[in-house]
Amino acid sequence: TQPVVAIVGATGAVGTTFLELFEERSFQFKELHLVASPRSAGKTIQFRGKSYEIKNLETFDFTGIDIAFFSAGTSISKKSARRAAQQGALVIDNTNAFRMDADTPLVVPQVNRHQLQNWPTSGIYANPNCATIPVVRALKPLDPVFGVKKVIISTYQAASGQGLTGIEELREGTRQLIADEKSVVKAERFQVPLAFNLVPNIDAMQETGFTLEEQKMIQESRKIMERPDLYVSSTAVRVPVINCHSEAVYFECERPLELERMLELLRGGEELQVYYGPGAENYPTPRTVRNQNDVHVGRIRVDATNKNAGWLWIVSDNLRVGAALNALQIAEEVIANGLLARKPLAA
Ligand code: A2P
Ligand code: 11C
Repeated sequence: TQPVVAIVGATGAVGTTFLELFEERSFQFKELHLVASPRSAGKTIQFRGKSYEIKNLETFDFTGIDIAFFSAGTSISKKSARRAAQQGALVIDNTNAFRMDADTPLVVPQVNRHQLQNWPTSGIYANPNCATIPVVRALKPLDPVFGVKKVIISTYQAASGQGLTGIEELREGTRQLIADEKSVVKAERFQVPLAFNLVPNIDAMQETGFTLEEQKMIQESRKIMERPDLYVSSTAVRVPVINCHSEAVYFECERPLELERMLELLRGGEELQVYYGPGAENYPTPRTVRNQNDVHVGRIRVDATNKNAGWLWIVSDNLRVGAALNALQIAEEVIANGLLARKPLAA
């Protein structure tokens, strides 16, 4: 039987990506409920030839919903996702609200799909941060052979990580500065204007000197890879790109790396695209991978001085691979596993 599905945050950057992916992947549902803030309630969205009225989250009842995708931000999930789970929905949450909770599995199907066999204690599956998912997916085929022990990530993150308003702020700032280089550009979604700039501060600065975005990558990759001892560190930078996050990843292993073996393992990886060659075919870029579903890996190389270390350049569509697609793949596997028929009585 097909599930009854709700998308919370349906009008946003990730919410609308869900609808694109439902179409592309022929995702079947019995009913679809589109939910957002009171500002959007009553408006309509057209999907598969049908008009859907947007419902107000505050008054939306999740009773009878099988799967609820939440992509409206951490504070909204903190406020409403547990209520949805208590009303019986299996929640797949795209925010930072529950990722590190012991009762909530943090899942990237290509890395730890074994977590999708049993109903989560909290009733919630957490979807990792969009900068974490591509890294753990690229390391997945390399780890069993080389024994990854240290990972250092530098990110180049697109404006779409801040949603539709982030994209608009970058577009508007860019237009303004092209017209007049001295104009004063608004910075609401980013700490300083992003247009023609780089901003090494994503999410809140912590007392440790790391940002929350950097902290998320560190904690989440350890949890997903089930390696609490893994050394991970990161610098997260916002770049003036509309969509698709890029990451330069340095990793050290127990055993020496060989380029040919790295290429072979990555080519055999699940939903990974490998780039290798003398020219521009050696690397993906944000503009070449937008609207694509795989994790794209290039600049694959063994470190010049440390033979146990390697480098990767990873690019992926953060709204898809880093958010909506990962959540939808969790749902697809849960449905295929027959988990919805095994909903605990209390849920
Ligand atoms: P709305 O369009 O009604 O504001 P983005 O990540 O692109 O900024 O999108 C954020 C999403 O989260 C939108 O769908 C937005 O709906 C939704 N949202 C924001 N605040 C709330 C809220 N208080 N309750 C429910 N949904 C919300
Ligand atoms: C960004 N990674 O690029 C963030 C967006 O914890 O899910 C997603 C934040 C999160 O701004």
